[in-house]
Amino acid sequence: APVGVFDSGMGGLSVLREIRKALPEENLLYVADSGYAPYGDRPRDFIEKRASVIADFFLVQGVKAIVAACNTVTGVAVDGLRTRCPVPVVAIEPAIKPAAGMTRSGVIGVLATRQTIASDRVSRLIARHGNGVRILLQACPGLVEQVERAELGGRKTVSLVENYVTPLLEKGADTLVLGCTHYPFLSPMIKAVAGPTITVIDPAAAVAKELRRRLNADNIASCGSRPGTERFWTSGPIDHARRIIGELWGSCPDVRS
Ligand code: DGN
Repeated sequence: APVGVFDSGMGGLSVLREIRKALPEENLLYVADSGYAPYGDRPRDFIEKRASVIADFFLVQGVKAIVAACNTVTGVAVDGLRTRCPVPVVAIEPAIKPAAGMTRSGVIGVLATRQTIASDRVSRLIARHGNGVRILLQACPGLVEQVERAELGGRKTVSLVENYVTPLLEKGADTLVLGCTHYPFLSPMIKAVAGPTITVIDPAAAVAKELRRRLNADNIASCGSRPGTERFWTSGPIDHARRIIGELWGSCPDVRS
């Protein structure tokens, strides 16, 4: 049985990439909910609804696990998903705990969508792991849209990244958390703006490891010798999705709508 991975759009491909590395034999289904993206400024019940529609789609496809590759979804809808779904649900969340353990300056910056920044989940993460550390929350409107268009370079993207990252550095942050799955595609630029002394943390690999642990624990990991396949679905325009997934994923993808 395959594993279902979803995001509001293309960002979750950064998580899919790590899952592919960690679990080379699994068949992976990916839903880019681009017809309803971005989730960042949507009301809570809208995001909950989309998450449950996508989970139902995956269950019809017979998935053995679901990965919410979207911090915005985790922030508002993951508890509901876990109660409804009969399969393991693994969810990404901002890497505040590891960042708090790594900072030397005692200041960390979290880059995420407005919804994530305002979510109870992030407040809880801060209450739990933020002791003695100053945590600066930075909403980054516009960045998701740049990645959705695969505009990973270019003047507009640079200036957005500079606007969001520079104030964090000025306040002494030495560790930046990528709290939205779209941002790892901008990681080379974020690192260039931040400079070599700043640590940038992407939790995608940790999510892939957690998924592997769950599949092994439940004894449902694939153990064939064939490489797994990937299949993509989008709720947005299909030609656009083919082009962008081709650019971000890097091969000629099987995309359906
Ligand atoms: N990729 C989503 C996340 O990790 O929060 C953001 C998507 C959005 O739609 N704003």
